[in-house]
Amino acid sequence: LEALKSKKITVLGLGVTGLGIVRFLLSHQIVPKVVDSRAIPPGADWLAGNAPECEAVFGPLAEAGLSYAEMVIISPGIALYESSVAHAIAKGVEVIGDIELFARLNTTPVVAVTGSNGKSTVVSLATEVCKAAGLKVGLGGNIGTSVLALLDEPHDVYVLELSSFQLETTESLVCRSAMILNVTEDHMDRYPDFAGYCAAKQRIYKHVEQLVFNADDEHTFSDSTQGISVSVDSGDYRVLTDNDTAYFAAHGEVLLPVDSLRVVGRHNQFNALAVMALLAPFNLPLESFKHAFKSFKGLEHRCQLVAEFQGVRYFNDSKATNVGATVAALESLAREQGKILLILGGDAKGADLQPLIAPLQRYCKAIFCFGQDGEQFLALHEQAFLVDNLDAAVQQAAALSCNGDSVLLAPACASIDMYANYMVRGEAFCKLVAELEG
Ligand code: UMA
Ligand code: ADP
Repeated sequence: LEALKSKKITVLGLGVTGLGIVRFLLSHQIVPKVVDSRAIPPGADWLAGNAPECEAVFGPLAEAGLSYAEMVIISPGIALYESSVAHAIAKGVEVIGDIELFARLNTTPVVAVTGSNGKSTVVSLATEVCKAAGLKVGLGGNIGTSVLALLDEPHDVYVLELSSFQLETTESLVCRSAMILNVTEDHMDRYPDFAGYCAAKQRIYKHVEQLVFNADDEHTFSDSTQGISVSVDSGDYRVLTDNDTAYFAAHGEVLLPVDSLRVVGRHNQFNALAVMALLAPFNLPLESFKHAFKSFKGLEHRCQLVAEFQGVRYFNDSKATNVGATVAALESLAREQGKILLILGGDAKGADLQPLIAPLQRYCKAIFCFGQDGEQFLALHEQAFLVDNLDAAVQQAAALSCNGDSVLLAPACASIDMYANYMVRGEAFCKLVAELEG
């Protein structure tokens, strides 16, 4: 920290991350310059009211003088190849993210999780297990909390959800355990190709003591470090059946019955196994896993059953913002073939939609497509309808549904073309479903 005090620091981005960085620096008597390309970034009011001593430049980055800083602490929403940032890097300016700053200051054990899908579920469940074991646990990162705020108080362990964007600007994070859960296409508008996206995720393994990987997904393997594997069917951590009862098991030893886990679906069994593997170095009592698995209800907007009437189940999986998550939702919710009325569309982020074809054909009765890229999905199913908005999608799906069907919002797209975020989209869906009922 002392070294930072003598540096000219620019905080780039004033959203959740930027605000966290500014607050942290100010609390250590470091006054940064603050830059954001948006005319009025989310933290503008806070900054004006609480830190008028910070010079602020909002608007085109080319005019922000990034190259004159000694260090830029960049937010994950801005790419390193953004021309003003690339120019500053070329001039020798050090550019790091908030996770890197955290890593340089932290001495507490870290459990870190990345992947295309399941991150928030895994870190939340891991946090519950740690709490049940009596540990003081700090949860942060891509899940919505600035990691630097976690340093305010002492903790026994940090559980971090890390996005590929955050990992791009992280060099020295030391992890007690770390895992890439899975890698399927996402954020293809930000990476030159899939290999670039995978490479960003691999950075989580740089300084890891216990590496955990997904035995069914080679993109999660490490070239250099031995690790322990997770897979429902074949990992070091796996599901084993004994006397007709399915158990979570580690290295052949059964630990807990699978039905001790309240959240359902095969992908959640995988998530529970991932939690067990990631927390193995801490030797927590089995009882704390049992307690947390029983009480964890799952997170909102993830395959959430929100209503059931006239024999039709309505699921909100608004967090399915990429193709892989929609495929997982279809595979875990389908009770039989051709019973799902799927609502999808939004900002497809340049994704390849081909992996949707087989599960859509198999599990969906019809699909309802809306939003900026809605049209791209029409060719994927014989019963595909282009609709103007979510309202029309819910109405039409409900009209076509019959006893035993499910209506599922799992858009395979980001929501930003029509909503502030996936949560607002999910809430809109729940409201529309409630109106159907009413
Ligand atoms: N932006 C600009 N100009 C700027 C700065 C940002 O236009 O100067 C835009 C970005 O392109 C982006 C938006 O503003 O569209 C938000 O970017 P940000 O870097 O300010 O984001 P934060 O508010 O700091 O939130 C970030 C994560 N968001 C992103 O990486 C886009 C949050 O994850 C995370 O919870 C938070 O830091 C705390 O760590 C959200 C997310 O969508 C949930 N993550 C992506 C995902 O999960 O798919 C990666
Ligand atoms: P993330 O934080 O990586 O976006 P979430 O836990 O929020 O992950 O879940 C995002 C979406 O992925 C949801 O639609 C959820 O149902 C689905 N999902 C959760 N776990 C997995 C998994 N292990 N594999 C594939 N999809 C998953």
